[in-house]
Amino acid sequence: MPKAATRQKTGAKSTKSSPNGSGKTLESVVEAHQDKDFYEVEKAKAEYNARRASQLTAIKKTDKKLLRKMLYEMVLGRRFEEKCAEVYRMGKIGGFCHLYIGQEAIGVGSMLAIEPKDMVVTSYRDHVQAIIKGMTPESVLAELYGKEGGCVGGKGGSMHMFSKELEFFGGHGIVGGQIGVGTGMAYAAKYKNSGQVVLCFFGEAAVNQGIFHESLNMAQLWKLPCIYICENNQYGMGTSQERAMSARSIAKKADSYEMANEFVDGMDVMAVREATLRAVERARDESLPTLLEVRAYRYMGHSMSDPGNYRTRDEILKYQERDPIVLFKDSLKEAKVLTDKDFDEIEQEAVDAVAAAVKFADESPFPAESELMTHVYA
Ligand SMILES: Cc1ncc(C[n+]2csc(CCOP(=O)(O)OP(=O)(O)O)c2C)c(N)n1
Ligand SMILES: [Mg+2]
Repeated sequence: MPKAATRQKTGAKSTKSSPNGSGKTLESVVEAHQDKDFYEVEKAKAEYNARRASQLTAIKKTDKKLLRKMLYEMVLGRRFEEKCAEVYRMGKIGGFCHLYIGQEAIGVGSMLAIEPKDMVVTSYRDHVQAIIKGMTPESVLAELYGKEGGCVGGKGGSMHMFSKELEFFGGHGIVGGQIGVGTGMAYAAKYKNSGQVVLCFFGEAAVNQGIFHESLNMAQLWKLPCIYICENNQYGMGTSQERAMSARSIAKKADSYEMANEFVDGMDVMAVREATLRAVERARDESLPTLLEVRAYRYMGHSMSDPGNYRTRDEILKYQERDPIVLFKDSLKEAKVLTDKDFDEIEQEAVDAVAAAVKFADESPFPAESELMTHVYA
């Protein structure tokens, strides 16, 4: 493993340039990562206020029922994942479990901008996205429990939510694997002239892999209706983007393939919605792909088993000052589309939906032994 990829003590200075030719020493890269000057409270607050003004403008143009649904889906996603953490610790969920807390605006902003017939494929961080696409919290939680009532009968677990009817094609555990699958789905849509577009989600760490570049090249060359959504939560498992990626702008990487691209604030659900609407129009009307780099922040560990000793508590708190749910709620109140009472009702509805999911998952039986070898293709 090259030195740059390891956590170094910064005492002994080396004058050696970094291998990426950026002129930075390996130590300065690590130091910059540790200083985190971009996590300053004032800067975060300024960004927060700037986004609020633009959210207000976008809110005024959007249907009130849809705005309520967007807020509800974000709150439901947050409460659902908090419950997953709780029941995981009780031993009700086994194996890996990756939570979406902090990233809700990305799933909601983008998936409520497409039609039910459109297709979605994603990574293992898939519980909330499955719910936004229309899966019931019951079938998602039962799947997490490995129970018969789960969306794939308890055989997939946390990382493999899937529903053919809802055009939700997983839940993939191989980092970046779904980028090739999503590109193929868009090819199929074009070939069949189905009018569908594809949302293909992946993390920023997947961008360093060949599959990302190969897929973007083909999608632009063949003019495929695929919207690549890079959820830049700034960390791979325990490695910050800064320590792993030589050229930090992911959006700009699409320029190499002459593909349309945008950088979007992933804490702002309206910004995500508007960028997705532009990409959907491009995909549906012109059969052209888009890359969206949507930056957010993962509040929880990479998975439930992550001790998180590669970042500070302070860093997490700074990002929480721009929480996407609080930001959206405050903007809706300012636009006089929402009252505190409305918000309490939304909260209660979400809490009740999660409680019903827990009851269902608890009561659902484990799959019968006769199911052990069905649906096994190997
Ligand atoms: C091909 C491959 N390499 C390594 C892993 C191990 N792994 C699982 S998640 C992960 C980090 C991925 O980070 P990112 O793509 O940013 O997504 P995030 O977890 O932040 O949503 C790694 C390296 C894997 N599952 N697949
Ligand atoms: Mg990441």
